[in-house]
Amino acid sequence: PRATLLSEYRPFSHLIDAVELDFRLAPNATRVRSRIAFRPNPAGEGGPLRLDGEGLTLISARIDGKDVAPRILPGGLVCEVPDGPFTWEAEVEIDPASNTALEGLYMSNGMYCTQCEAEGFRKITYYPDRPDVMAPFTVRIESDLPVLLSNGNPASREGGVAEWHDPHPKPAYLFALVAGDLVAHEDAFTTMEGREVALAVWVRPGDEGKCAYAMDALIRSMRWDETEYGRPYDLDVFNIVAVDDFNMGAMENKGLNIFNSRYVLASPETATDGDYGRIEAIVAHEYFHNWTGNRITCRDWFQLCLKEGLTVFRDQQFTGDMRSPAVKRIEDAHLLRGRQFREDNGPLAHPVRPESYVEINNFYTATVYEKGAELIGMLRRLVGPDAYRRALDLYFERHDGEACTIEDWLAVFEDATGRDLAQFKRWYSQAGTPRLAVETARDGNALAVTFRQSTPPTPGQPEKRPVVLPVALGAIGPDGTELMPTRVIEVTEAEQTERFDLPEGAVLSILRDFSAPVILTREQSAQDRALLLAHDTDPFNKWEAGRTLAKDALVAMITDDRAPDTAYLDALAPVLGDETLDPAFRALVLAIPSDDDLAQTLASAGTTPDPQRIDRARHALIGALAKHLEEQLSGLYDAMRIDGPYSPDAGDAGRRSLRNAALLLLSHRDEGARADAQFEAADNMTDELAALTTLLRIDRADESVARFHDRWRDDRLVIDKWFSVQVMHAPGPKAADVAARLTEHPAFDWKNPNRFRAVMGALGANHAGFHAEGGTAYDLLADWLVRLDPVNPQTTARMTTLFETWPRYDADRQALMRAALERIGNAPGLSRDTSEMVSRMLG
Ligand code: DPP
Ligand code: ZN
Repeated sequence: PRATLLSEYRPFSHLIDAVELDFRLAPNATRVRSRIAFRPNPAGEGGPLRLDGEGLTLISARIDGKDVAPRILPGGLVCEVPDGPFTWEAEVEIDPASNTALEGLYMSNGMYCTQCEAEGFRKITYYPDRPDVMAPFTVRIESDLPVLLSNGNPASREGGVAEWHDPHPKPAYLFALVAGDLVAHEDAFTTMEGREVALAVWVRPGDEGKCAYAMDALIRSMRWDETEYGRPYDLDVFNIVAVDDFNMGAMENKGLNIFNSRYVLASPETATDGDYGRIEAIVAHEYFHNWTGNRITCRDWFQLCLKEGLTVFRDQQFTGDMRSPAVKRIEDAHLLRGRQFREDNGPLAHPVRPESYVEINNFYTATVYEKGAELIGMLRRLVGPDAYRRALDLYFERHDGEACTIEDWLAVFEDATGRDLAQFKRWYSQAGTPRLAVETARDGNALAVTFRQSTPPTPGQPEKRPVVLPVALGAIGPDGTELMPTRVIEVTEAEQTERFDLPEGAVLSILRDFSAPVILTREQSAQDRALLLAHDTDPFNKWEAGRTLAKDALVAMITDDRAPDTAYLDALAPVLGDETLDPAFRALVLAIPSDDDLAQTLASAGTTPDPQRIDRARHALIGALAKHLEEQLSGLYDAMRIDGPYSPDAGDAGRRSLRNAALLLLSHRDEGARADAQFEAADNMTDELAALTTLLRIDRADESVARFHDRWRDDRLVIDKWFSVQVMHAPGPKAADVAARLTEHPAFDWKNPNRFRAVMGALGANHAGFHAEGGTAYDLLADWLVRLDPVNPQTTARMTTLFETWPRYDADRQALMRAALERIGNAPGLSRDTSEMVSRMLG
């Protein structure tokens, strides 16, 4: 299949004044009638009407009331049309019950639902399925099912027919329809403009008790977007629907957000603190899209980061405001390094704004989303919060109702601030993670700091140019006092030296708050790192200092068989015991770098990672930590206990995360006694699952695994966890067997993306297990991906990324991983989605 290129963008031939859709729902034969008012686009190039369409049976087509016979092509149709405005009418038949790809209109547990981003609407009817064609929609739904929903405001409801009208022009990817036997958790919100909005979270009967938190998060998001960005909601209703079978996390359809049920449903007994946090963030994210994505959308899919980078940045700010900005920043930086750096440093590296794709679904990536959000954060840091707010006001004022590009976005910042962003724009086109090397030289009190930046080659981009790096830095004195508060240096050259007046012994704290998404390399003594861990006033760098000490210790253990570094163990104790520090922060300090993180660190320093040695070293460090800090950890475990009812708020969640981090370490001293007791006594899923995970990690969980299953057999989201933790925490050599055995369990419904990911995603996340000798895990995953591809290409393609790290490893593993990829690539009839991913990975 041919690639689509950014350089080939052309406006559509026509504009649309109004769309009317009429659905008569039936599982295997749904009829969709469309009536579309087209007129020539003055910016278009004329020619016949070309509409997208896939898997549709055309029943009839008319133009201005007269039958026409369009030419049906693969992927759409072409029709001669009048020169002026005209009305297109068509009727098509589709088969939602057989739609296992979960794109377009499909069924999940007897309910009808849709997923149209990016190009699913063409599976519903013939249409210009591209984001720059925006129109108001009126939708009529005929069905016996009790709840019939679409975008916009309800217009009428009689017998088995509901009508909805969405006055806001929107692209087809934001279309949604839901029909089912659903119940609502309702509430209301009054906007800053005085509009009364009816809110509802729709779920299957039996789940209505698990919606309160999502609703609460929605209301807080609506308020926050008003106070922080001046953005009120613009319809009379806002609906969220939870769906069990869903490829992604959630979807921001106008007025009718559709969510993977795991990001809606929560109760203390069944959801962890992590789940609550993700629900809050995703509800906010989808809601924030109403302005950044829906009111202002993307001109074409190359501009995906325009809405995603900005909306992720906004949801990160929101979570920071709701919880702790410091903890949120650390978590985000950690996620970026784990997922985006991994992508950026492998065969799938691509720019935040790609310039070519075969299947756009393959570009909903950590680079577009998370690195895209970092670019917004850097812009804000460069211009300052006030200018950022002015620029955003101008963006909304200038582009409301339009489909925009990154050029439009940057022009707003240039106009609002007077800054030239030509060099900054390279961040959007240049793939790869910049390396920033820092060296210092001293002359009396003058400290010269030299920055050298370089970005390694990535596929299709051998040469890189310097980018703009906002580097936040400060300095701490040898006695722990702050000598220089944070200031931001703009590094724009390949090599650049800055001078500071700082006395002997001052320790620089560089890249505070993780002010740019780069890999910082710098020689620094363990003493200086320990000083920063103890005294840095910047929480990110305080955490980072501990992290670097841990990594250095682990790397020495892995490469030189050294014993765990006691300097690191000693440096940790005072931080863990510092009652002035947020327990959530202390829990992050106590977390040991993951195997994958270590593999990436070794690989980027030029050492081939050995998964078994990494795993052994990590275990040895955990054992040493547990021994060294046993008394303190035991004290923390007792002190962080919460009496009283469960609350998902950040304070309690932080105490639980510190307590459960202590539990895991202590299990290496008490043979799981505390974990057994906690597993029995837990009244919430956070503590119950942490206990189970701990027991799995010390390989003493057989009984608890069985009990957990019996307890939760009827709760599908909890059973996903049951599948996942067994594979994720299986000892390396056993992981593939555990996964294979679980795929034979009667509850392994492999066509459900959550369940499939619970097992296969967990296998990929178990580093020692996935890369165990002999490649059985690679083969198991490849077998399952070959099987899933004809059923669900999108999820299959996404999961192939578990192989993206193949170039890191030794020749044997490389050969095995490549062979697994080749086997997937050679599967007969492989989807466009998966074949694009495989060929990019094999290069
Ligand atoms: N546009 C959707 C989102 O990121 C895609 N899953 O919110
Ligand atoms: Zn989004």
